[in-house]
Amino acid sequence: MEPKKKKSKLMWWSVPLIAVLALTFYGCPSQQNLSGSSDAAQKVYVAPGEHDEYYGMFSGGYSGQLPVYGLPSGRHLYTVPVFTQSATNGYGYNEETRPMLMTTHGYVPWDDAHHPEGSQTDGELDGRWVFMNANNTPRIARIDLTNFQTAEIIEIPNSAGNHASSFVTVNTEYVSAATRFSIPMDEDLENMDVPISSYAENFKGTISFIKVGDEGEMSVDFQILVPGFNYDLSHAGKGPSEDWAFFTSYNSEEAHTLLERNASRNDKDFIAAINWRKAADLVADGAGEDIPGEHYRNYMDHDQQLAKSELIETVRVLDPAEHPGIIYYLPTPKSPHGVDVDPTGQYIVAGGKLSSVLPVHSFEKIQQAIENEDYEGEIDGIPVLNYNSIVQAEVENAGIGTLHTEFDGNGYAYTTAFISSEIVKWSLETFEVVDRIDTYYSPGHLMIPGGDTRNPDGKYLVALNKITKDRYLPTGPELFHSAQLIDISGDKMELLLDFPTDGEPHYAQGIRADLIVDNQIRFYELEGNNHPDAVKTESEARVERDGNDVHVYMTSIRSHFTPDNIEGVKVGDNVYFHLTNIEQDWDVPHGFAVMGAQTSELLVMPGETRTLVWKPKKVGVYPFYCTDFCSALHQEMQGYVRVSPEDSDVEISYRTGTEG
Ligand code: K7E
Ligand code: CUA
Repeated sequence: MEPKKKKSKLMWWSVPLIAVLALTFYGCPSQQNLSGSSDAAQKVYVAPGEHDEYYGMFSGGYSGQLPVYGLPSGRHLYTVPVFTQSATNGYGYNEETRPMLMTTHGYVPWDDAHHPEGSQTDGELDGRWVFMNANNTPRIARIDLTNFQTAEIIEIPNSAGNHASSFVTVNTEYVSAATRFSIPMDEDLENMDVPISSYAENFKGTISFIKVGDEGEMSVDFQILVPGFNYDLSHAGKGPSEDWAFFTSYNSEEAHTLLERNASRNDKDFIAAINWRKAADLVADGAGEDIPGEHYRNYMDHDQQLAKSELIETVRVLDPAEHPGIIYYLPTPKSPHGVDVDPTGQYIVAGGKLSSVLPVHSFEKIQQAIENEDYEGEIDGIPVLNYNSIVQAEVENAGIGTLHTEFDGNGYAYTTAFISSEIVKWSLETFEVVDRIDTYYSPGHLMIPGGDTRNPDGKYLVALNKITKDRYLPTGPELFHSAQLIDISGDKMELLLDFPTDGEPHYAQGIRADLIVDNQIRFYELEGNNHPDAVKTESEARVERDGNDVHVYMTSIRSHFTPDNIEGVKVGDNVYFHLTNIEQDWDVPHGFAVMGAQTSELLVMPGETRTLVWKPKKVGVYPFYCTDFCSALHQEMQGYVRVSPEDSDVEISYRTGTEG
């Protein structure tokens, strides 16, 4: 029954007292179905053939992918494969893209993605790239928005649970990362084998700054060593605070078991305020120490159209005790989750998930307190600023279980409250709540297009709800999460649309469509394909034997393969099908599947070469066929491979279009 699910989620959230309080003061979220008005229908209606106004780039959460929705329609447009193999387009299955998923833990074909963040220029979205973090095996990916493909993935060393990631600085100089779980850190691997009970003395955290080059290429520029707390979320500053980045932490108790209780004792934890510009300048001048930190950088080589992996062995580390002025702690109630910076760069809002108020720090006051050395303590060489000196306001009555905040650019902030299941709108002038709207149910993040930049589009808000329950037709124990589109253009928020989302969207970025559409590649030139196994004309197509390896250099065009009859393959051979799609216009992929292959197929985009390895185990004649309905004669797009016994003397031969 529904109430049970609701209840178990609350217990999972594990603050029974607050939950009871929440239910006392707010009651259960209304169970009625609030249906949108016909006016609402008009506002989300995108007529057939028309395009949406925004791209919504949602993280897939446990799917590890980047599902893309149109807004306001909520239509699912595409899913970009990022940290997970994709059965829709072969990413991570074919030989060309497998290196993208290489890590120091081996080949990892599935991860957990949380925060997509668009690249920025001068504090505004520029539509070039989206970055997204892998949480489990710490990595950051860069997705190229000219072709919606993952262009690069870099691993983050000395990190565990890469959650406070991947948020960019105002000109995309850096992308942030931080360890969620502190871990033993020592230059000598043997010293990493320590009792868990030695947490307080041996466990450390790192906050990492990944440099982004002009072409988007990423490198781990430096890490800052921090006490063994859990680092949760991040956002860079802007305007006056643009040289700074802010990271929430919890578990300042440094508990290592039953954190739901043991990490909830302190009244306040901390936001780490980092002067990244100063740290970067120090590093550029040679500060810090290179320590072991093996990590992979995987990238798409555009010239050869195949992914490559490189292993990097060390990383530069800064110890804050030796470099005063790069990091300060801002006391913040209580186990904060999100941290968000308003469009002016003046206010830093923390999601106080166990706090009864929503604290707002002032950047100006932070600078004052630093100047006056107005400290209430120090932890491992990191000054702790005086809470009362830096807090601008505590927003009252902002809901219970507040998590994340975005901004509309018109002087208002919007905060999700998980436990009271609502979005609360409050003023950045009076710090008073001016409106609230129920969500169905229990929102985590929320998204306003550009809502974490200098220049938000304050028209729509999307609530990314964690619990779906009764919103759609039931589908067994697992329900897609429910996003809700809310009109925020007026004084009162108005619910417009529910739409189901794949995976668990944690964060999302809404990007104005025109920033992306105009840069789309629509013609994929064969000439630009310098894949070593590409064949660009049918006359170059061929089959070659090299010992037990057979290489088939094959082309596809509507509606045939060249060659399509192949003989001389033997049991025990490794057959490499290198298929080049010699079509160049977008939206004309071909597929290739051969019976008995260990994965389904290749899907080859126009102008591209992809490779499938096939190891036939039995004598016979095996059909292959195109898997993507490409033309009226798609069903005719097929061929045969004859597989002879291991000791056969049938020679390699191949043909297309000659009978007999
Ligand atoms: Cu779901 Cu940003 Cu990973 Cu909050 S996080 S809800
Ligand atoms: Cu090519 Cu179907």
